[in-house]
Amino acid sequence: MQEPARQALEYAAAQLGFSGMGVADARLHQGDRLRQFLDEGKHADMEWMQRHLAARLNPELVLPGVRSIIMLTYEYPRQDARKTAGSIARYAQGEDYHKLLLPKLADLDETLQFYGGSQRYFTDSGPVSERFFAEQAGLGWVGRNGLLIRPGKGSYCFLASILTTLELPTDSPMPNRCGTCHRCEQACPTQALSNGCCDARRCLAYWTIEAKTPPPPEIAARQGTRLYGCDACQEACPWNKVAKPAPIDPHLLMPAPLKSKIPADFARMNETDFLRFFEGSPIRRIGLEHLQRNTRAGNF
Ligand code: B12
Ligand code: SF4
Ligand code: SF4
Repeated sequence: MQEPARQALEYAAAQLGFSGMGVADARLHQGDRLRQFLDEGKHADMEWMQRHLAARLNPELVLPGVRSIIMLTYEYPRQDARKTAGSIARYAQGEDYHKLLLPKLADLDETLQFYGGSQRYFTDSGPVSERFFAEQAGLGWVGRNGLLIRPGKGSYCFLASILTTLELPTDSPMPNRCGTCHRCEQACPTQALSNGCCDARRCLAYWTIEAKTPPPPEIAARQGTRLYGCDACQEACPWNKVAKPAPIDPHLLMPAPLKSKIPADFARMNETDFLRFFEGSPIRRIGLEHLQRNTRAGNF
């Protein structure tokens, strides 16, 4: 067991702004839920999920010799920053988290190299079941809204993973504390949640961010004032309501020009203005056409 490597990593992760760290055994098997999710078509048209299945079920295919999976959390804002119509999911209010977190993960990779480890690291970007391993690494539990919930901190956080060949001391999972609560399921505008899992075919986050085609009328009618992403199943969660305030990386806060824009401003934008305005933002990734489709489908 590499106790010193783990201690050094914990220190370095905290210095880099990560709010939590846990370690899971990479050989843990996650069962059939992912396969079942795909068999039932709940991934909608995200075909890459099917392509990554073998690697997702077997981290050895992602990093030969992998022994431990280090899971990290990074806080994002807990408040909806926009005063104007057209809400933007909290995670996307500031800069693109992939660009913010990957260099930090590269630093942690260097720390582990010092102890003789080989690593691969991801945040959302790789074939790793981040919620499953975060739960196994003792960081929280997967709630009925499908998200990782941490006592005292709630669910407003990104997850990041480092696969390593080092055998690090592991953590134990904590029990699920959703109890008899079903508020997230009740709050979901499209009834996308059942059995602790979100059906992307019904999820407004999917339709406003990932989908290549416009939503069916039944879903569009429920979009309301959502312009990009959806936080309804997190807003309803009592664990987010009682979460203690936490320091937030200023890069993830919404810049003033975006705070004041209304959906009609986006509807009028041309390609050049869009690319300039959303430089560094995750919203840039969906492209102007999709953003304008969202302004047409929503009820602003
Ligand atoms: C595809 C995807 C989506 C899709 C599909 C959603 C879905 N059903 O997973 C869409 C575009 C809809 C989406 C939406 C959102 N997403 Co998303 N998404 C992903 C991604 C890339 C893969 C998730 C996946 O594989 N899902 C399929 C399910 C079946 O697999 P799983 O999540 O690994 O779940 C496993 C375990 O948790 C366990 N499990 C799950 N539920 C239960 C319940 C029980 C009872 C048991 C026993 C086990 C169990 O079994 C599963 C299989 O092993 C992950 C990043 C990653 N690589 O993991 C981000 C990720 C899950 N998303 C994230 C976020 C923030 C969101 C949104 C909140 C964004 C927004 N505000 O608009 C919404 C929330 C929707 C929701 N309620 O789930 C974060 C979650 C952070 C957190 N605190 O948990 C992640 C981890 C990205 C990141 N790195 O931060 N997302
Ligand atoms: S993100 Fe919105 S639409 Fe998707 S499951 Fe949560 S509440 Fe439902
Ligand atoms: S709203 Fe209730 S059921 Fe849903 S995740 Fe939070 S505690 Fe669990």
